[in-house]
Parts: sequence; structure tokens; C-alpha cells
Amino acid sequence: MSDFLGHCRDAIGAANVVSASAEIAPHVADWRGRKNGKALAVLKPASTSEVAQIVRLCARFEVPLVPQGGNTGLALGGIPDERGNAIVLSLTRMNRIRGVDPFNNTMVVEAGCILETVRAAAASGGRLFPLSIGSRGSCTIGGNLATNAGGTAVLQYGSMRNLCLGIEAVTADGEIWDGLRALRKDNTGYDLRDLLIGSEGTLAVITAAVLKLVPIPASKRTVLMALRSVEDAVHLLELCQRRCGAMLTGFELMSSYALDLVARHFPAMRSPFNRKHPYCALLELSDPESDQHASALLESLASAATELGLLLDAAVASSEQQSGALWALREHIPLAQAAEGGNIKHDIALPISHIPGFVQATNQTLEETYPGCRIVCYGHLGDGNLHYNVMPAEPINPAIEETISRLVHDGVARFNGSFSAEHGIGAMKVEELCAYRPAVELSMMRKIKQALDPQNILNPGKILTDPRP
Ligand code: FAD
Ligand code: S2G
Ligand code: ZN
Repeated sequence: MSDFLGHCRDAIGAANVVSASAEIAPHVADWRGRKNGKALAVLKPASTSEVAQIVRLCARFEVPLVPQGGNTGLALGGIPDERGNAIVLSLTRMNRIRGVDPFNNTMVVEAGCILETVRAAAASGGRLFPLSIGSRGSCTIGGNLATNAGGTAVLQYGSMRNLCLGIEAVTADGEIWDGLRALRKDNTGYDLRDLLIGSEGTLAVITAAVLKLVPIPASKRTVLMALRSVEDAVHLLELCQRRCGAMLTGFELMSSYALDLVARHFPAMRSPFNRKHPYCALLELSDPESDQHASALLESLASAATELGLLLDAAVASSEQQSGALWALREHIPLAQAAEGGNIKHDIALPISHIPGFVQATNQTLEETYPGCRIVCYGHLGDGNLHYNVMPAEPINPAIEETISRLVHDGVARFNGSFSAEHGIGAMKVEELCAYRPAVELSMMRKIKQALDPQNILNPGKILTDPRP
């Protein structure tokens, strides 16, 4: 094995082959602290050709590799297992913005670019890169592509899959594929770009991408609306979509208990309302015309919602700072949950019309089966993605986690939803994939994996069960 690491040092420089356990530690720990893996080393190449050299060495010495960006993933996809025979391939040194093209509304970035940095570079080029997720300060574009990240703007701009026109990647045998075409139409055979997006490091190592940009809206308005039920939230969403169309760029649901947790762990962050409401919806309007037009639209929306008896209260942000404070409330829910302690997370997607029925039925079943359990229900209602997290009164152990998740996911299946909306499968939901997807789908996925990574060195054990013992 020292031979392998020796060749790696020759390829990318000894300083970029990290084998001290203290330096490896953060790369093998999961953000939520649920699991720790083991790694031979962490390798940090600086260019696509260096990545290709490392992958060729891994193929030659049969060393599994786990591509890693910001390590903010929530499905244990970016950390190695406990065998200790894999290397972590960190793309963080590949962080150049290769160019912004405002007339083509595209930019080319390397995989290790931090999402926030990319958004800032787009803004200085007079454009918006619309992907927005709570981890934007540390997640990377390579990880966003590999997990097909979603976030709060999907209802208008789509997930990462919709925001990428081209990809550069290194295949399992160390070949470089330059697919960095900045074209909106390109019908030339199988869509390899879309095959790699969402493949979670199991089919290729993504090294760069062409991203889609949109014009910066003339006006952005944020409003928090207090509601009595999930059903009213769905009716409010329908009203907003009917009246605002493409200008509705955010619609997040938050339960009262979710906001209680934020207030408990982040006392400076408070709901703007002077009384509790069962649910709140955080809306964002992006208006290409003007502030006046946006304010008028918001006003007509609030009065229509009041006439329909949907609105219990509303707080309109009148400054960037107030808008930021409302978004901070929303984005601190996962952090407040982490501070509160163990919870069983579910990242589910449902047809929007089925969401009230699912929440009502599942809340009831959980309350009957696990009296005293607390449910943190929040998320991207605008695109049908709920974070439906359960905190049982009993201490969480693998058995209770499995039972509760099976109950939630069976409910999702009954309401024609998906057990993984945006966080992917990783190592965490491999069994769910086998349980909830038909055999033909699994067989097609296995054939693709076998064709593109016959040695199974790319992130083995993620998405699909590892065929090796
Ligand atoms: P990592 O965690 O490093 O890796 C994730 C996966 O991608 C792994 O399987 C890894 O092997 C693979 N990978 C990484 N880089 C590459 C590459 N260059 N080539 C091939 N494979 C690669 N996610 C959402 O979708 N929506 C949200 O709203 C959201 N909110 C979040 C909020 C918080 C507070 C946190 C901590 C996370 C949140 N996430 C969310 C999850 C996470 O941020 C995303 O999945 C993100 O896309 C991961 O990016 P990363 O660079 O950290 O990837
Ligand atoms: C979000 C992330 C976190 C979680 O906040 O939108 O995707 O803990 C989630 O579920
Ligand atoms: Zn989310």
C-alpha cells in the first residue's frame, strides 16, 4: 500500500497526500455525527489531470475512492465505510471559476468551488445562480451535482439537474470526459451529463461544470404568513402560483414546533408574530419589473388570502436585513434540531395535493404508536418536498429508527411519493432503495454501475449494495 501512496505523492505532491489521523478525521466524520468512517489517506488534487492520475492509480492498485466536496451531505455518501481500505478524494483544491458568460447566461466552475462563492461570482457578473441551500457556505458544486441538490428555489428554477448544461469528469478508468458544452439543445446520444448528476460519486468524479444563470430580479420581497393548517398552506400556494406565476421563487412551510426549537436554541431568532400559529409559510417573490410592482402584487396576494380566510397574520420584510432574518429562522431549523438532540429524519417528496392527507394520517399513526413523540415538519412545500423529522419520547436506537422510518416511508408510498426527495441515497438509504423501487429499476442501475465502474472502485456501497463481501 505504501507503493500506492508513494505513486500518489509523486502525482500530486506529498503535501497533498494526507495520512495523519488528525487531518483525516474531519473527512471521515458525518456532519450530523451519526457515523465515522476510516480512510487510508485524503488526497487533494489541484487539476483534472491530477484527478485522472489518482483514479488510474486507484484502478491499478484496486483502491476504492470516495469523492468528497464540502462533506455536508446528509446520506453518508461522502464518507468512507469502516473498512479503512479507501481513500477520500477531496476536490476542494479544484476551486477556480473558469469564466462567466452573461450573454449566454452561463458560467464554468470547477467542482471544488463553494456554492456561495459561485453565487457571488455570478452576481458580480450581473447574474444570479439560483441554487440556494442552507449549507451554501461550505457545500461545493461537485457535491451539489453529485447529489442533485434541491433547496428553496426548486419551485421556480428546478434542482441542480436543471441548472447544469455541461460536465467535465474523470471516469473509473481514469479517462477525462470534457462535456463542458454550454448549449441548451444538444441531442447527441445518451445524456451522459444527466446520468452523472445525482450519481453520488459512484459513476465518475465530476471535475467541472457549465452552470445556467438567470437575470437578477429587479425586486425581491419576503413575507411570512401565519396559517392554521397544512391544507391552508397548500391552498395559499395554489393562490400564489395562480397570481404570481414565475415570480414565486420560494415557498417554505414551517410548523410551530419547528419554530419553537429555533427560539429555544437561538434565542435571538424569533418569530415576528406575538402569538403562536400552527404553521407559517415563508414566501419569496422575485419581480423583474420594480419594487412598486412587487409591493402591489404582495398586497393583492395578502388581501386575496385574507378574503379566502387563509391568512391569520403576515409579516412583510421591509429591508434586506428583515428578509435575511426571516430566512435565518427557516435555515436554523436543522441546526436547532441538531442542538435539541436525536431525531429521525425523513426527506420526502409527495404530490402537493397529497401532502395534507399524508401529514394528517402519519401524525395520527405516530401519536397512537409512539405517544409523546414530537414531529418537526417543515421544508420546501412549493416543490412538494417535506422534511418530516420525528423525535420519539423514547431514546432513539436502530430498532426504533427502523420502525418509525418504515412507518413514514410506507405512508409516503401510499400517497405516491418518494422516500428521498433531495438528499440522495448515499449509504443511508440503500435498503429503502431496494424496498421501494421495482426490481427492474435496480437491475438497470446495477448494469449501468457494472458498465461504468466494473472494478467497483468509485464510492462502493453507496446507492447500491456492495456486491463484494
Ligand atoms: P459532499 O457531502 O462532500 O458529498 C456528497 C456526495 O457527493 C457524496 O456521495 C460524494 O461522494 C459525492 N461527491 C462530492 N463531490 C463530488 C465530485 N466532485 N464528483 C463526484 N461525486 C462527488 N441538500 C439539499 O438538497 N437541499 C437542502 O435544502 C439542503 N440543506 C442543507 C442544510 C444543511 C444545514 C446541511 C448541513 C446540508 C444540507 N443539504 C441540503 C445537504 C448537502 O448540503 C447537499 O447534499 C450538498 O449538495 C452536498 O455538497 P457537498 O459538497 O458537501 O458534498
Ligand atoms: C433543509 C436539511 C437539513 C435536515 O433544511 O432544507 O434539506 O436536517 C434540509 O433535514
Ligand atoms: Zn431541504
